[in-house]
Amino acid sequence: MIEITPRDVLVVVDMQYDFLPGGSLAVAGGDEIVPLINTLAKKFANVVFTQDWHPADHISFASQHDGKSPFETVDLPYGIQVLWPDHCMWNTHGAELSADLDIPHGQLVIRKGYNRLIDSYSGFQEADRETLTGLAGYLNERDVGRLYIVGLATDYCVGWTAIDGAAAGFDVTVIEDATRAIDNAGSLARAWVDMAEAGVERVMSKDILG
Ligand code: VGL
Ligand code: ZN
Repeated sequence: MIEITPRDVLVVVDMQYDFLPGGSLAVAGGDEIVPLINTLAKKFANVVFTQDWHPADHISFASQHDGKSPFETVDLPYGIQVLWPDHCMWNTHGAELSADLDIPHGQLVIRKGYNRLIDSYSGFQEADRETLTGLAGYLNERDVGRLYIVGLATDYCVGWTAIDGAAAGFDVTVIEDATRAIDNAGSLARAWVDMAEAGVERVMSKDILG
């Protein structure tokens, strides 16, 4: 069993309507993890959220690239970008965190992906691998313990947040059954390999809840 300490932090990634069934980039089973995340959150004194938050003309949207469809890729100055359906546009319902989250003690919502020309899967840094969100600074200032990451999607925003958290010097664990994946073109298997190489721990919620 894993003992959660008062300094540990639960990072709840992108639990927004557009990633839930009925949303524009729905992740299969995304709604199933909401009750589990609520239960896990009761174990944590510290909870932070990430929120994917794009302008309507964001560069990650297939609609911004002539002749391109969602899940195709384009080459951008910072590397290969997967193109997505329009999603999580700021001030839309789809961008809101699910109202079924019952985590009143959550402390911070970190928005990401608001720069039109740079995507940001990670809660720590944008896809140019340069522009920081401020999350590491916040967590360092709070002198926190281990980060436990849950939410959507395992192979994109959860995975990148976990890897960048480890690179920023944090101990990081992903709670696998409190995530769900998009899994296009082998992305889920690759994400687990990349997370393991980065030193990210992988556990199940029963390891924490019993
Ligand atoms: C995400 C694709 C595009 C995610 C965000 O939350 O995993 N995936 N934007
Ligand atoms: Zn996005």
